[in-house]
Amino acid sequence: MAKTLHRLIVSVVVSALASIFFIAPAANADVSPMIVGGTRASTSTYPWVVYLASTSGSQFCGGTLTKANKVVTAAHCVKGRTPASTRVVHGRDDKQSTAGTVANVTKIWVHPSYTTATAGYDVAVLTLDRNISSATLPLATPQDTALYTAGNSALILGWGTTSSGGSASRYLLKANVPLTSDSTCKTAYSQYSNTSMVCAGFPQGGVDTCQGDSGGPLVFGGKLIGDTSWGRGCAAAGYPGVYGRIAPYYSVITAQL
Ligand code: 4AZ
Repeated sequence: MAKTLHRLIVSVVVSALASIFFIAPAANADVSPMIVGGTRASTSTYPWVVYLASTSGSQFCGGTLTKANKVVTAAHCVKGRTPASTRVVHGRDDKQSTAGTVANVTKIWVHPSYTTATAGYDVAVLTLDRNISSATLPLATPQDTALYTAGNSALILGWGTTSSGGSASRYLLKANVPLTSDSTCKTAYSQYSNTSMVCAGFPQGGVDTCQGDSGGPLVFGGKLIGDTSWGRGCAAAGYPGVYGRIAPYYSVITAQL
């Protein structure tokens, strides 16, 4: 009996110590700043997520493969760039590796109404110099209004900074953020337009896209519903991330695919 009690005490103490020394760091790793508040992800799981890089290989934005040779990204990522100065990197989780494919860009189409991200139309299509053998992500269509319901938990992905003004992530990161209502987003941002943008984020902040994630995907229901566009800082309470709304641009984008 004394021996059983002793064993019980030992096992309780050991598991308490284990939870402090082993489980707590794992839990901390989950809340450490990645995207902001994200975790590592693999391009094998999300084969359509790509990043844009300079000719020297420096990552500056994200994008989504929507056809074997077409990438949807943000207009503000590529406006003023030449195709010759732009690369698309596919299948590379770790920016310091040489995994995957680096494609050249042969054409950059920017939405003709684009001026600045906060004015909307922040969408562009890149044409690649090759077909990439990979799954593509379908675009949300004008019929897909249900995908934009407030509260839907959307996926964000990117290699951008892990805090506002911080350094970029070496690895692909992901997180989920709830879509916010139009009224919530309009309260945060006077520039918000529900015809060209959609917002996502927790009321308390903590999880968000950030600098360098721009152009990358906002995904719900197996479709591309947004492209990372702008926001006040990153992951701040009361200031959700703002994404270009893909469904209204379905026709103009599809005409480029
Ligand atoms: C950016 O500068 C950026 N928190 C992207 C996303 C957000 C803010 C800024 C949203 O690329």
